[in-house]
Amino acid sequence: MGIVSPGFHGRRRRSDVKLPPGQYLTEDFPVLSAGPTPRVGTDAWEFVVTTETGTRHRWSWAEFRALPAETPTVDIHCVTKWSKLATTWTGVSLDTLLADVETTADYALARSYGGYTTNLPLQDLVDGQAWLAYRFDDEDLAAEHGGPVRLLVPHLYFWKSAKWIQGLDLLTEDEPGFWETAGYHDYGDPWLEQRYQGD
Ligand SMILES: Nc1nc2c(c(=O)[nH]1)N[C@H]1C(S)=C(S)[C@@H](COP(=O)(O)O)O[C@H]1N2
Ligand SMILES: [Mo]
Repeated sequence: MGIVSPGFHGRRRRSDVKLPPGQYLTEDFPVLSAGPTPRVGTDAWEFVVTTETGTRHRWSWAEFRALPAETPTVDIHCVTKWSKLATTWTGVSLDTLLADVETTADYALARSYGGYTTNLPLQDLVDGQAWLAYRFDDEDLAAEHGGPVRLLVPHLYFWKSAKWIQGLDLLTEDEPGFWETAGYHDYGDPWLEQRYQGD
């Protein structure tokens, strides 16, 4: 009779299970932008949350930077199949920004300077899952990576992490954004490989 340790199912290494299906690891930080890089000065920068009733909540750069910041270390996964593990950012949690926003909306449309949009369920932006990030790797966020401020929602494919974020529209009905209108998945869970509509 052999001895079998409970729970032992072979030599699957930890490094194999940290990557979603179909992804490969990169040490670089590729730049993926659908258009030119908007240059947004912090003097003119603002972040605006507009609720389903039309109420606007606005933060200037100074007001935004006065909010408590967090320094999450997260894995990011691009739909073009690169993943980057343990990236460190500094930013303000959406929990902080949405704390005083009264809404019954279920959806959000992120809007960027330059016109990019992407949609997410509002519940994917709260409970410690999303930030407005302004530093990467202890440096101010470079313009090509979305500086001065980008959305960071690491549990979804990286196209949901809108660079040069300007605002969020809170909506009672889902409204597809730029890539979602072009055939990409509405939700985009990398662990379920939700790359395109129908996946
Ligand atoms: N405003 C804006 N945000 C964007 C994009 C874009 O083209 N414009 N591209 C998305 C895609 S497809 C990816 S993979 C990531 C790329 O971020 P990076 O250029 O910092 O790697 O940004 C996302 N956010
Ligand atoms: Mo992407």
